[in-house]
Amino acid sequence: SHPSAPIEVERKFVPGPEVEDHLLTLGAVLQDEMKFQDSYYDSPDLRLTLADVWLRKRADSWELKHPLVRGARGLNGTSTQYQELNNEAEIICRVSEELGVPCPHNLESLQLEEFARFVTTRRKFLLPLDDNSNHKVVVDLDMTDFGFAVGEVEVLVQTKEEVQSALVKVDDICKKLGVFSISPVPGKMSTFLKRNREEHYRKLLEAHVL
Ligand code: V4E
Repeated sequence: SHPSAPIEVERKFVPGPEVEDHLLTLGAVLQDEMKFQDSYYDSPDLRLTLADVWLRKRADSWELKHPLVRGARGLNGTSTQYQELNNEAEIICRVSEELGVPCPHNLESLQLEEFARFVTTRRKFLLPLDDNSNHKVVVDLDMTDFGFAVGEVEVLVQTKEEVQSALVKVDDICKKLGVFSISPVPGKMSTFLKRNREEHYRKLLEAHVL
């Protein structure tokens, strides 16, 4: 995969009533408040998501998240690690590779189908850099239009060598925020599919994707 595509190391949490106070205590600043719609796409046989490959359109831009190693899973214990692609040409090639077809000039010719669409309202906090690690930590507090709230602590790194220290940092921040859970916390997609697409949800559970 792409050598310079960023790797997102992330841990989700259930946002309790205290979390914003804890964020401010840690010196976090509200960087942005935004609202966006995500539309997710897959082939009719669900080949992308069954391989843990996530193609979406967010605010008119295509984005792809896929595991670092082909055939592996992004969920690792309670955290996730995905490579992110934002370049449309690279996304088209990665998607067609997964589908086993030649790389076309546009995504439309792959005849993908939308399987999920929802709107998220997000409050994005930026934590101050500390002396020990140089990781820039972002905390998102999300609320969806289907009434589901989730938080995410995330660090973007450029190389696989940095993943381990990013994981330690993400865990450390979750502990300091009082949101460290020993089991993985369901995200927006998992909750959306469970409520709206039972069959798809079941297949992803069986494939150990969710
Ligand atoms: C990777 C993934 C999906 C795509 C959405 O990614 P995610 O980081 O979960 O959500 P979002 O929209 O907040 O992304 P951001 O704005 O930070 O780019 S949907 C499902 N997955 C896989 C997955 C998984 N198996 N387990 C967990 C805990 N999360 C995600």
